[in-house]
Amino acid sequence: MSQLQGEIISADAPLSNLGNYEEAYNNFKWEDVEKEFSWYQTGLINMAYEAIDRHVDLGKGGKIALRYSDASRDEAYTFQQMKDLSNQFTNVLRKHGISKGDRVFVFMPRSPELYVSMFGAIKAGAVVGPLFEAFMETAVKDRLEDSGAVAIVTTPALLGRVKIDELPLLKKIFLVGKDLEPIEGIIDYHAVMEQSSPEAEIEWVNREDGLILHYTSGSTGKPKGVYHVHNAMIQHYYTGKVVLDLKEDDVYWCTADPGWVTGTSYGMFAPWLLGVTNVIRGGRFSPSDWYNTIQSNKITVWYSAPTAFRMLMGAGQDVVEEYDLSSLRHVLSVGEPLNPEVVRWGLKVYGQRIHDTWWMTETGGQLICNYPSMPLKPGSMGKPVPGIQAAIIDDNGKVLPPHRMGNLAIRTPWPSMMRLIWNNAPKYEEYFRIPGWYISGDTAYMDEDGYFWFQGRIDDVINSSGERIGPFEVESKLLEHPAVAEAGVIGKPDPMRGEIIKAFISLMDGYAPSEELKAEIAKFVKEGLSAHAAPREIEFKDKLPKTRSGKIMRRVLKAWELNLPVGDLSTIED
Ligand code: 6R9
Repeated sequence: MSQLQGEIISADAPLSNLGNYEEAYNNFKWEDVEKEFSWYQTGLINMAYEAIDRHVDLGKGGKIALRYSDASRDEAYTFQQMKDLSNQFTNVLRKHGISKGDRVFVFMPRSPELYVSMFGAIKAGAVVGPLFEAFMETAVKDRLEDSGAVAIVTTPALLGRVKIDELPLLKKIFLVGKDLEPIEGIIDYHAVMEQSSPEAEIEWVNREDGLILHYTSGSTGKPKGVYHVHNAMIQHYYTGKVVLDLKEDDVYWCTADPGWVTGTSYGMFAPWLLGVTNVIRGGRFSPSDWYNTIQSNKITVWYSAPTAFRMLMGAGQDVVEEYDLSSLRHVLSVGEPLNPEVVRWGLKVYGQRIHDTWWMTETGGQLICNYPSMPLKPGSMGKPVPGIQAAIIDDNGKVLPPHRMGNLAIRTPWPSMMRLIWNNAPKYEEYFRIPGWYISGDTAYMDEDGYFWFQGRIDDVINSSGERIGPFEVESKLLEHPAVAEAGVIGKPDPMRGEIIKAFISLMDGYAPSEELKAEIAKFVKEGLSAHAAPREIEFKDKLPKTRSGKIMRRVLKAWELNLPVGDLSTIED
């Protein structure tokens, strides 16, 4: 049992997969990890084979791979069933002309069909693009258009948000639903699956061939397509082993949706590469439902996010005591800074250390983490994963000594590093502007023991409940509203969500500020883009601060909001 000693919580699991951190770090070689894949012997590479079929070939076909439940379904699928079903979908895609390199999107709530479709597409050599079900038509269209998607798997409820007529490249629409009426040009998923054989040839690929395209937000421009390749499986597997600490008999639950990179790298790839039973719970967050999920599935390893932990903390200890959470042995967090207060609470109430992990869509996998075998400092993101060299560097690439704040940077390359920003080479190059380093956009410092401490973002990217929101995308949507003349969007600190979206708006002539108008504008963004992109606060201003080139100065808006000095205004318009 770990205990709190000052601000260090002692290690609680010396027998974890990683073992002694320093020893593991110093003796690490990626090649040793590569040897654990079947392709190291066979030369035949495909992520889906390693995650699903391989376990069948090793005699574990009868083991439960997926336990799925939501308000209306409760189902379990073995590795054999996942193999057969994904093969069926591979055959369906091939029959419809989809082949290696094609972009196939999935736009639907969590369901077994979502995971089957993704693995089916990967087996066909396609690049999968997962989309949050919360996206509205503009968000969906931007991503399908940019990626040149040729196929999408979606549901009747979401189909209306796919602007088929405006997407000439989108040729195949697979609809997942019960008792569908035939619709012209739309393929009934279940009907074609029924006719499809569970035997399929996997498309063997190269390590550097495309696997997944995750759209994520930056501070300027539309969302960027972050492109990952099959080689990423090396990082997913290794971190699944030493960070998630997964073992044969674990029952694992990652609460993230596959629309977010955590929901793919660690919601499907890592657990299945390790052949572990993966629990997926659909539906919305509620403390009692979540605790019940842990209790009824006897979850042993649980990966979630600070906002969720803060909400669970807000729900109080009484709810916790109604459930038996004694199956838990390892708890992890990602997405935002994990408050020391939450870590202390987890220790007190769950009897568990919550292990923070740091990484990004672009990094494809965990890079800086806390491990069961390492003392934990509440508030710190931990230390680099073996095989990863992290440092704090200044804008010229000079490595800074401990306790100096600067750019959090990673030595290139590592197995799951993004390989492209789709259609946007200049954006990609920005991350690597200092030779030999990947610049994360986060600021941090390292302490004398080599622990990293998150400080903030360099750009204006907003992190609300762990979701990255680009201010530009929200501003663009706001400008489409007839009343809006100018809009500037910032993240405003919030105790529960980390940040909330606040919009400063100047109105067109003829419109008067009112609470009704605020509500209408917020609704406009919610319905056009997505609920999580809608501003929770709106403030009307006669004029917004702009540079002479016409860019809204978000840092000035932020300074106004926080009552801070506005800093250098030499580029302001007037
Ligand atoms: C996996 C994921 C990445 C950004 C990242 C940082 C923030 C992630 C964090 C964290 C503090 C942590 N972030 N983990 N901040 N502590 N442990 O979250 O990917 O959605 O691309 O977000 O999230 O700012 O740069 P993504």
